[in-house]
Amino acid sequence: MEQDLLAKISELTETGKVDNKINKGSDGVDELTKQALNEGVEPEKVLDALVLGMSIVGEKFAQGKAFVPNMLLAAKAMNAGMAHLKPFFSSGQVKRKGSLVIGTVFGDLHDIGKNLVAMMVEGSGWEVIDLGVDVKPEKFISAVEQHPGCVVGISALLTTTMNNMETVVKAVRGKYPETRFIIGGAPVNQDFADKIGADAYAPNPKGAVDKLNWIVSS
Ligand code: B1M
Repeated sequence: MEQDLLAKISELTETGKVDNKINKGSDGVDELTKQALNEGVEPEKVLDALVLGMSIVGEKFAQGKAFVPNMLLAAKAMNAGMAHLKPFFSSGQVKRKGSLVIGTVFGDLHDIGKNLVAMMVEGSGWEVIDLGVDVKPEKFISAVEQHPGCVVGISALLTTTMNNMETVVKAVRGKYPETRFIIGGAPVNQDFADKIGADAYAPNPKGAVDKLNWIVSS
């Protein structure tokens, strides 16, 4: 019974069925997450079910079998479930895998890809602090100050702004030398990440989750 409920939560997260207002009446992630917690299912298991649904859609997206709207819907469903889990996070009963401070580098206003990465990472059990677009080094530094031990994620979509990533890496490491960085965005690649001293490069949201898990375990 519990297994069925958790499997349903995963499936509905993947398909982006947020609540019972969609598709006339049948329960969505919102109602089923609430039901599971009310029935005493451990919050960690509920979180795992949500994460599983999100990671399946992330994998499909990486393979070109799911698209931006699928990711957005899955993230919306995930958020509906996460809202019921928030009290357990706040009480410390459920632990986050880590914190990611993420932003689009200064000079750059593109945020669709960065938002997808943020959603997927959050949906994988990380705390995400999204600084938005056109983020200057000082803003990254102050976020690192407020979230000690966080990983910093930088996105860039322009060949004219990708070099600003190096400025951010240097500025943040100037104050917090241990800070680890993950970068992504259409014009960058692993060679560029190596060149600017970033710890990881990811081509897509699923890759970002994998690399973040690798960063915290290494
Ligand atoms: Co812009 N734009 N744009 N634009 N825009 C591009 C990027 C461009 C390739 C279009 C083109 O000419 N063919 C071109 C860049 C050329 C270059 O630098 N070589 C370009 C240009 C030139 C410009 C302007 C300069 C145009 C102008 O004003 N003359 C201007 C710059 C403004 C600025 O930033 N200062 C500009 C403006 C805009 C809009 C505001 C109109 C809009 C952005 C809206 C927004 O983001 N809110 C826009 C858009 C939509 C695009 C295109 C069409 C789509 C970008 C996008 O969202 N892709 C783009 C052309 C294209 O890609 N076909 C283009 C979908 C998204 C899901 O993919 O962002 O790559 P992407 O993210 C991926 C991965 O890269 C990765 O995961 C995501 C999901 O798979 N990823 C990460 C991204 N960040 C990551 C971080 C990670 C890990 C992975 O870890 C931290």
